[in-house]
Amino acid sequence: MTSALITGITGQDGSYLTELLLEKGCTVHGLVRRTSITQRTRLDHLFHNPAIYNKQLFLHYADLDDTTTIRRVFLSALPDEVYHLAGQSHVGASFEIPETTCQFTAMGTLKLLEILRDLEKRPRLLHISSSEVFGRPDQSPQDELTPMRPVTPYGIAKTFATQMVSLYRESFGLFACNAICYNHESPRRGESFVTRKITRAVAAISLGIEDHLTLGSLDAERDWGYAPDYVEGMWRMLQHDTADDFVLATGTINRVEDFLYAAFSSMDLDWRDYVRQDQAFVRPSEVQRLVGNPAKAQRVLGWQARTTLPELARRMVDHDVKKLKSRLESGSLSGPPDTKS
Ligand code: GDR
Repeated sequence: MTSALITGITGQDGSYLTELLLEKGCTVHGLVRRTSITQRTRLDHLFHNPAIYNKQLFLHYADLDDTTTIRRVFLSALPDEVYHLAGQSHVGASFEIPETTCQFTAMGTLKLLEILRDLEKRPRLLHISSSEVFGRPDQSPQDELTPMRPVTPYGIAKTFATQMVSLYRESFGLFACNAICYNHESPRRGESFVTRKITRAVAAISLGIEDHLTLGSLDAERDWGYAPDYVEGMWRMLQHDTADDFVLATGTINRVEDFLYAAFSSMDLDWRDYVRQDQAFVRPSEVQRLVGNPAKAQRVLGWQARTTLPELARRMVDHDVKKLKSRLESGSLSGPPDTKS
């Protein structure tokens, strides 16, 4: 039975990947940050399943800079596959906390690579890289050969991590792959990312709880896909016979305005009546236009993003409307959402 270890298991991608790996019959070990409040609602359905928790799914507590503990986890879990998804993932927040971003996203990855390098039986490694590494590229769409020119602390940290992963593959023979992922969303997306911030607001506005939504730049153009499609791409990368880097993207570009249109119109609302703009949400330096070329993933791995933007927006809005309605009915609606960034 394959044993897999996931860093960042409680995040959006970690939770979908856990479900996928369990379905495939793998044993899953998750690395979780030790904090006073353990945020693991995305995996609650699995933790409360006695047939799975502590039988096929195990949690281990360690921060990404705690190499001694992580090494100990590796020696007890003996994973065949490692999916490294953890890190500070908010691009806007990386301007506020650049040191933390580099400590976890850049150095955390290097520390993990160093642990793998020393292991007698080295597992295969998947590192989640990002389209942010391309920054303001000369080439559109971007592919695996596009030069990296990051323009945000997050993008710079991811570039360091991505290049280290390639270097350890080439220099030390590690089976290590970069999944260069473009934006991928879902009902499990954190509420401070633009898509979920929008769909949560559409739900609140349609139920009469809120009357507007405040955003930053509406001009930015992104390649938005559906997260479960992307974790399948990551899994395929580790099943392939050679380690390599792959762009995971839809190949379709949309503006923030297009997502607004799709989300609001799914509830028969006109976004122009509700959206305000505030400089506080505009980043000091911004990637304006990113779209990926997924041809290599399609050709080599047979992978393709299957979900369109209107479908994605509708799925997220439906989820948020249902969730908000049930909170209203149970009287548990309290406190503002986490949409500061
Ligand atoms: P991004 O995603 O920075 O592309 O990184 P995000 O959803 O944060 O922003 C997308 C675009 O929307 C604009 N925007 C706003 N963004 C946020 N968060 N909040 C706002 O109010 C707002 N208004 C406008 C942004 O300026 C940006 O142009 C995501 C993350 O998941 C990364 O971890 C990942 O690596 C990349 O996608 C690929």
